[in-house]
Amino acid sequence: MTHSPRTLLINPTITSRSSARFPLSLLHLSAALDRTGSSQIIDGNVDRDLMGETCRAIEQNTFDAVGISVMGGPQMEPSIAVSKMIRERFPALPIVWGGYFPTLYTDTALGAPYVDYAIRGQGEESFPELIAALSNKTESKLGQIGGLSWKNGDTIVHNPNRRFTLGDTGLVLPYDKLGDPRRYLARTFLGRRTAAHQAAIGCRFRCTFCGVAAMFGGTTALPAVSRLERDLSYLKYELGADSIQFFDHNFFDREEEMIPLLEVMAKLEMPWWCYARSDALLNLSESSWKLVRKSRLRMAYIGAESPSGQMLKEIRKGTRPDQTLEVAELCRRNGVIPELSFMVAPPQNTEEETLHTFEFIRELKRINPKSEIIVYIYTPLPESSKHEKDRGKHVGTPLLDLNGEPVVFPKTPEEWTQQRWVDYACHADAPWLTDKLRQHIRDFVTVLRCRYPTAQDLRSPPWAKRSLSAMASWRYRHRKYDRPWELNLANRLVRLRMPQVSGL
Ligand code: B12
Ligand code: SF4
Repeated sequence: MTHSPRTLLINPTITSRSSARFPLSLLHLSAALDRTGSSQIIDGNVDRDLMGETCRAIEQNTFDAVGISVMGGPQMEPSIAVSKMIRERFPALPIVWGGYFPTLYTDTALGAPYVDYAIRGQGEESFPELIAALSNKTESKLGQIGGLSWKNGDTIVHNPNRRFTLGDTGLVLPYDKLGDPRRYLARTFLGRRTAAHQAAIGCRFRCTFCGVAAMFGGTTALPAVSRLERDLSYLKYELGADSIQFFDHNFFDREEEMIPLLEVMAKLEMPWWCYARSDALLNLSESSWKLVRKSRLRMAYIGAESPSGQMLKEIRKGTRPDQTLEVAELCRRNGVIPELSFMVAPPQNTEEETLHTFEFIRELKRINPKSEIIVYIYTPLPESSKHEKDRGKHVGTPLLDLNGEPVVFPKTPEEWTQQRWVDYACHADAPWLTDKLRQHIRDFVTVLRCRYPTAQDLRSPPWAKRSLSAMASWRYRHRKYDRPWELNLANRLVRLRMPQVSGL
């Protein structure tokens, strides 16, 4: 006799309670699991006693497995801690890791004694199949589950990849599993109750540095119009959301396919934020821009990456620096703030590229002073983490550290928790960066963000922002970025916010 499988889903803590957004990965998985069984969600961003909550849930229920969502960077440490605790206290309970980390670093994840299975890519189909095999004790079927990596004795087996799909259960996500879902609606510059949502999945581009390309390998799937309307209407009319932050990997796809989706959004008129590409925005016709304006797009996060056409070619970005400048102007005309991200300090021509980027940013600010700028350190993915279609192709020059030694990436999840690797995963530092250049980048960012405080900062009073901007203006004008001690001091008092990583 088969029983109805039960799964515990965990989102290890990565951000503060006030910054918590719907844990969309777990909501999607939960909807899929509940078709044939049931599931419970623990969100470490909201349930701050992650260990205690997990322990209590397992003691009070019988689960067939625990699924943990793991992203590289600051989420590694709590992911390891909760997995170890489960292994020690409930050794018979299978532990499954899914999400970006196990997709990109599958062998590293499965090398850990507290990870039994890794699901690569989307989990909506693979995970329920795995849970069914575990609960029915039909482990002989493991080899047939697409996207699953598992341990067969001492060998790690990687089943073939699975196709990406946007299956629809016909229902909205099971938000009520989060307790009161309204506590996930946040006050942002978009509105008083901003909800996070993902409409389409994937991205048709394959930029060599990008985790999305490593996961999706250049595929994308857009939602049906009816689904988008149903989901957004639920968020607006049932939960009371007044604005939307789209987590779509790349919101604007081909224009003809976007028009019906934009029409839905123009009908709902909820201010929104999304990821976009400069070429896609530049290719939109005036009638589509009319829809975009009506739908109230407030800000678009655009990966500008570099002012160098050569570098953009090398990383297979597919856009040009002149398009970045053009899109800043286009956004200005249409009342959309472009949030432009750059990757400075690449492994080659490190200093020259960085200084060139600073000048380019100044030019952008001249064209559209409202442009928000995000400065990351360029930290390419290890070759082994790329999508299988891209592995071994477009291999850059070997990465060397400051001593000219090859950069050796971590081999265990624990090594990924070392500060230098957390910084690498967060694009905050790289082994080829000198102390002097690192400091220079920090100083430039300080001067820039004081001179142009982000529109996303709701905390600092307008007078404080104006004073800081005035204080920073001479440094900015005369390019005196180094040692901005007075701005650092004033900043400590005012606590200006940075434009956010991965969202608002
Ligand atoms: C929301 C978000 C965050 C949130 C936290 C989310 C959370 N876990 O609570 C915040 C803002 C805190 C965050 C932080 C970071 N993020 Co982030 N984030 C995202 C974002 C925008 C959306 C994630 C999401 O909800 N997707 C929707 C759901 C449905 O998809 P999903 O998460 O991929 O889940 C599916 C599969 O992965 C899989 N799956 C996921 N979990 C599990 C678990 C199990 C058991 C199974 C079986 C399957 C499975 O199945 C799910 C359903 O299909 C993505 C970009 C994107 N659009 O995905 C970046 C993204 C995941 N982040 C990324 C990164 C790098 C970061 C940072 C580490 C660094 C940075 N500079 O941004 C920071 C940390 C910064 C810091 N200093 O703290 C990268 C990861 C790429 C990589 N190389 O690993 C992404 C892809 C952004 C990007 N384009 O580079 N992030
Ligand atoms: S366009 Fe953006 S999301 Fe798509 S692969 Fe390139 S960087 Fe990643």
